[in-house]
Amino acid sequence: MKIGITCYPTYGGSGVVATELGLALASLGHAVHFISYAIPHRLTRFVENIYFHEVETSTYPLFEHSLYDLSLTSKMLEVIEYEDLDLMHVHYAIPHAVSAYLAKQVWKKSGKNIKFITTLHGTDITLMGLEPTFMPLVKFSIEESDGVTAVSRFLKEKTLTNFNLKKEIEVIYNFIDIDKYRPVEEKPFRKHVASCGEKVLIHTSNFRVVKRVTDTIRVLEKVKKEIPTKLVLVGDGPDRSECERLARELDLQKDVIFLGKQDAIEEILTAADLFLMPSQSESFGLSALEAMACGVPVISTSVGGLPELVIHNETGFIAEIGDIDRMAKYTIDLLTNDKKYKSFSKNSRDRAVNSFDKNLIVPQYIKYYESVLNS
Ligand code: GMT
Repeated sequence: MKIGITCYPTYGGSGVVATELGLALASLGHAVHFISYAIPHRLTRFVENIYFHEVETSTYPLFEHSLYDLSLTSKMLEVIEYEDLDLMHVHYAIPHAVSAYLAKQVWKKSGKNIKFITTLHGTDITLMGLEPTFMPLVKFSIEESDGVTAVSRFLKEKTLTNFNLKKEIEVIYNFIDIDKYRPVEEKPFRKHVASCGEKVLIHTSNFRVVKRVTDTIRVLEKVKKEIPTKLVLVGDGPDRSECERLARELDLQKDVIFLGKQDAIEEILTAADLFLMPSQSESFGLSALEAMACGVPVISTSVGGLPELVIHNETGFIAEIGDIDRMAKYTIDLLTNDKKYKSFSKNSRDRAVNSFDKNLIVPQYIKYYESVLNS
């Protein structure tokens, strides 16, 4: 198959999923054409069967704002025609699904057809898509997609109810490379952040408000009263300064280690004891899955698709949004009970392997592509 993939190329989970899917498809012999404004950050080297088509935006002085959606549509059309694509797969509804719809209509004028699949990831449905200005367009682009997938059952249900839709939506969970993300005996990174006898909590995100990163620092404050512990925060974004301020205010500046954006996240994850995900909205929680695959149990909130990933009292614990006391209690419980910790760690790894392995999920996408193409 020749597949065009459009995604946000930056650090977000939707771009990671799209890129890993493209890489997996390419390794199976499919030609994968990424169409975006920058090369996805995980495509750092030449890979056979992967091609990148950069969307250039026009800078004509009359256009006060960039016409990205139209430039993307034009680039899609160019790639559909000259690379003879069989299918387009867009990740995140706005504006990608709208651009794909437009490209499809223009292509139709020349008597040809191209189908497109939209994968819904999260805030395209739960936040941005609900803005009154976007809502009709998001609904329309979902209705007009030849196939729609959602990364959790939660997101499927939210899409159907939020937009009052009757559309068939296929749930295809996010996936993980279980060979790259795996538990290891040697943990060289650990000595950089914690001394012997200290425990390590970790959180990775883009530090947006929905991630409630400050809650991780408040959890640390409580845990530290019982157990010597460090908190490693990986990533960057709007809430980073507020987190640094809170760490100083609570006199935890030496115990909270800000690493900024990191590429080899698996090495850092394997050095941690517990992963904290206190989000107020999360359609799936890819970074929690990365931790679980490394054998790191997760303490999360009960929002969105998280309960489809984290099994309470088995692979970690689930608490209500903002319930710092409970999250701290769960953390202390796991960090002070070695037998329980080991079984949670094993359960986390097993869950990643048995339910979210790349080799289980990528074939589901291929099967879905085939069914859409044949429908
Ligand atoms: O929807 C977003 O906020 C952006 C998106 C991203 O690009 O990071 O995140 C969503 O997609 C991820 C990959 O499918 C999911 O793991 C995240 O849970 C989801 N984020 C939210 O729902 C807040």
